[in-house]
Amino acid sequence: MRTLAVFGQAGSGKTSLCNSLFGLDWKTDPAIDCTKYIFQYEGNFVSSLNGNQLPKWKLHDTPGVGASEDIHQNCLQELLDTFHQVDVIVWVIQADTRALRVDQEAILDLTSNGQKIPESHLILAINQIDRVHPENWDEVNNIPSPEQQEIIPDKISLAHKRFSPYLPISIEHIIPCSTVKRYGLDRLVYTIHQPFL
Ligand SMILES: Nc1nc2c(ncn2[C@@H]2O[C@H](COP(=O)(O)OP(=O)(O)OP(=O)(O)O)[C@@H](O)[C@H]2O)c(=O)[nH]1
Ligand SMILES: [Mg+2]
Repeated sequence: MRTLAVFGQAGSGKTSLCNSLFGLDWKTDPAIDCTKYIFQYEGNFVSSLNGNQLPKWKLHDTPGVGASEDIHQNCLQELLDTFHQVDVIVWVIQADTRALRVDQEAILDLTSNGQKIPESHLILAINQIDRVHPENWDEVNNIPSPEQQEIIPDKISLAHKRFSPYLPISIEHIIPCSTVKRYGLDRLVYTIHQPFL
C-alpha cells in the first residue's frame, strides 16, 4: 500500500487537510497544539478523480513542527522513520505567514542537516489560501478573489525560494489550497498520485 505523511508547523492545517482528503473526523483546534502523536489511517481519498478508482493509502498525520518539545521527544524516532519511509510527503504551510524559519529548522533536523534527503515524492501545500490578504474570498465561485489571485504566484515563488535549499521541491509541486473551502484539493490529490499514474 502507498504511504503518505503530512508534516508542517503547528496550526498550519495538517489534520484539517487529512480530514478533507480522506473524509475523517480527527480533532483540530485553532489555538492548542492538537495532534500529540502520529495518527495513522488506511483508506481511500474522497475524490472523484479517476472515477473513484484511486488505490488505498496509508496516511500518517504528524504533530506540528515547532509544537512543544515533549511531543517531539516522545515520537522523535517515529517521526524520522515516517519522514524517510513514506512514498509521498505533503509539507503544509499557512498562506498568510512568511515565518518559515521553524519549517527550515525542522527540515534540517529531519535530514541530518541536509545530509539525508528523503527519496519520496515531495509536495508543498500552501493552505488557508482563503485567508490571504485582503481575505475577500469569492464565495459565489468558491475561488480566490482577483486581489488574492494576484498575490498567489508571489506566495508560490517565495515558498519555493525558502524550501528548495532544504528539500528538492519543484515549483509545480507547490499547491495553493484551502481545506475549509475545499479549494485546490483535486489538484493536490492529482499531484500526490502523479508519479504512480
Ligand atoms: N480559514 C482556514 N482555516 C483553516 C484551514 N485549514 C485549517 N484551518 C483552521 O486552522 C486551525 C488549525 O488546524 P489543524 O488542522 O488543527 O492544524 P494542525 O496543523 O493539524 O495543528 P497541530 O496538530 O497542532 O500541529 C483549525 O481551527 C482549522 O479549522 C483553511 O484552509 N482555511
Ligand atoms: Mg494536527
